Amino acid sequence: MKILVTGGSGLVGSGIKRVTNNYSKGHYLYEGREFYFATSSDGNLVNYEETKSLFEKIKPTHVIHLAAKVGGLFSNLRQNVEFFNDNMDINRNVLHCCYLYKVEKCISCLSTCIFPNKTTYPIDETMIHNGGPHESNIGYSYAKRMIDVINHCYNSQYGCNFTSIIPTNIYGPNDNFNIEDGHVIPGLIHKCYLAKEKNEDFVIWGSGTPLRQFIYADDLARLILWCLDNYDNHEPIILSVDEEDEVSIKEVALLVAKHMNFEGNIVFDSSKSDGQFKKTANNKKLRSIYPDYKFQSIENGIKTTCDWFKKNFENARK
Ligand code: NAP
Ligand code: GFB
Repeated sequence: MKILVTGGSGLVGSGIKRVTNNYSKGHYLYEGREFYFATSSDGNLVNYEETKSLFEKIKPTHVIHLAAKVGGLFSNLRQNVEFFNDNMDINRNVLHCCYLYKVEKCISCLSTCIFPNKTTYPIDETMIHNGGPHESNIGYSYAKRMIDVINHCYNSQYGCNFTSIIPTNIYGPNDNFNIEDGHVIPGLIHKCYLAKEKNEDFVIWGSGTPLRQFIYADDLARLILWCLDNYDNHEPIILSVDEEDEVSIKEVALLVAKHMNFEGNIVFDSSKSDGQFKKTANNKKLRSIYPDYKFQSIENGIKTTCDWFKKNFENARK
């Protein structure tokens, strides 16, 4: 099995690297599998010829397709056009090459933000196309929804084994800690680090009331590898912590402050957007086939990520 991981240098790609290192030490049944972690320097996947060259060079039997233009709420608000165009191009190119190179299985990554904004909760896998997504990330969301459409087309016309996973917000070591472009956990960790250094307030954007489910990158990595062996259906599957593990942005900020040992003022800047209030997802499908998977707690995950950031401040993506 030769597995091409697109987006191999990102948050989730580095989670798979950590987890497969363990596998090769014999902890898991993944010995003998060859992983190739591709980055944008191996080929710009927006470009069809460069994508094809990567497939020609690697000739993968399996693909874990993670590469995407990714960003937090505020990056999406500023660049909906680029989020749509880049992700449409990347996904069309990668999935067409999977077909051309007779890849046995491709797992692509969607996101719970792509679900309809006006919906009932909890969200499940059947609801993706039931209405427009939240306006803040409309470009990213529609491009991601099209992965599901492409998967269905290649499956029905050519019998391709293309599927997709739907993670919630992800976090962990090697995230993008850029304050303007990144997601909330890495953004808050970086802001808290600077607030502590400069003896300033720790500023949380928005009201702090929105709710999110967060999955630690290594949990997602393990579940993706599990899907490689155990999930063979072109319909997507939500990979999420349980509904009761949903937390508010304020709770997350307090955990960040605790694990960054921040003792100053915490303030909320309500002039900034809250984005979508919630996108509570139901992991019943996952639990029905993998009932006993134990997720990392948000407290431990944030502690590990804070410790990683402090230790790797100089070289962290920021
Ligand atoms: P990330 O940390 O931002 O990493 C993105 C990866 O994609 C990097 O390896 C990057 O390569 C690569 N990439 C970007 N544009 C590329 C291009 N034009 N050509 C080739 N490679 C390109 O992203 P992530 O957080 O790991 O996300 C992984 C997947 O999960 C994505 O599909 C994302 O949409 C999805 N997802 C993420 C979240 C989240 O909260 N982070 C939530 C739900 C779903 P370089 O390092 O070389 O630039
Ligand atoms: O992770 P995040 O940017 O994305 O979280 P979404 C946004 C929430 O955290 C909003 C609050 O309620 C913000 O007001 N927040 C507080 C902050 N402080 C900060 C901060 O310093 N940085 C950031 N970024 N937020 C994204 C989508 O939505 O979810 C993407 O826009 C993507 O497309 C991702 O799919 C998973 O959860 O709101």
